[in-house]
Amino acid sequence: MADLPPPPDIVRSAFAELVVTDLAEARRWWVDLLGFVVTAQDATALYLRGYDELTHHNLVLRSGPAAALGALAFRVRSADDLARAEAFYGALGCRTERVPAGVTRGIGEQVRAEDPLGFTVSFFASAEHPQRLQQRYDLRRGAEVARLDHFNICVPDVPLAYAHYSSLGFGLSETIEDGQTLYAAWMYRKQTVHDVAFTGGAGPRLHHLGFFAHEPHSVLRMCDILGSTGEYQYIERGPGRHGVSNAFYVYLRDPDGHRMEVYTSDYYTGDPDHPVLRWSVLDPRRRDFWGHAVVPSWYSEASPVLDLDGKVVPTSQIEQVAESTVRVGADGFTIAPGE
Ligand code: 4SX
Ligand code: FE2
Repeated sequence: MADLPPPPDIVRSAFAELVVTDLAEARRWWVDLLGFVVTAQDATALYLRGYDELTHHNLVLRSGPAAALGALAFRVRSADDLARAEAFYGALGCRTERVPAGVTRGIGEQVRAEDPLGFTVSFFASAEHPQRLQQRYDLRRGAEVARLDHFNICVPDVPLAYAHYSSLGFGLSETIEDGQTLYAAWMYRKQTVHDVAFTGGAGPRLHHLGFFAHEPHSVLRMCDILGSTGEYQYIERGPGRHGVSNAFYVYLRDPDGHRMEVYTSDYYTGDPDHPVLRWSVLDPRRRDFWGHAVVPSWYSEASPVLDLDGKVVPTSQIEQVAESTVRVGADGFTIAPGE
């Protein structure tokens, strides 16, 4: 990878496009229950944002025949970075395409690429600014989501994903590893724990979209709301405290099975000498600081991804030791006494 041209200057993970099979049901779940703000809607798509987001959207829900991830979109610093993205992915032998301004509502011209990991990624420099709702406390509902924070993707080869995002200029904040295997890694461009993280598993698949909320209360309230409506089956994991990132979290599944996380309380990573935090795969606190077991579905289930033509990308099986098969202590979940 030594001869690659300079990568685009990525500012942050900005929005994702999900294909949903029933737009009305998706609106009920994402808007009525979770409280996302509707920036725009047409017959086939819904454009949503959190209350702090100052650009057009964090999430596009598009209706289609089967649930899938359409694209992961990153904001870049300037229009020149679009050409850089094109040259960068072109040099990797990846297919790219220019998408004219406005094709995705509220967004300027995009460069889209089928990346070496099999995901469709999008880069854009300009976006419309809708009404600022940060202090419209009167409007807040549901989980009071503030903004998109990160993409978590399933990849069969975590070191390969790490190398690819390193070449794009991402910094490493935390890992889960042992002497032989890198099981998971968290990487950032903005000054938080991550914009993208890798979960070892069949891939390419979308593991989850992570959304930031300001208060632990929002995480708990979302669980109470889903209890009240009898839709507790959508609560998949948590609430709990992550070891990695220190976030207070809950994972929910939408009616199409897309996984999302509402969390609060991660930390600043912007110093140039920011130290990497490496967790042993044998530490039961790594994924839940209280040592609670991770439910099996969280490791095994994820959303398929689409290529530039909208076709499902075939997945490859995991190529490394699966974290979910690593057993810690006698009962498989807790660390052995004295360790
Ligand atoms: O499960 S982990 O504690 O490793 C974790 C998962 C930490 C931060 C996240 O955003 C996440 O999704
Ligand atoms: Fe996450």
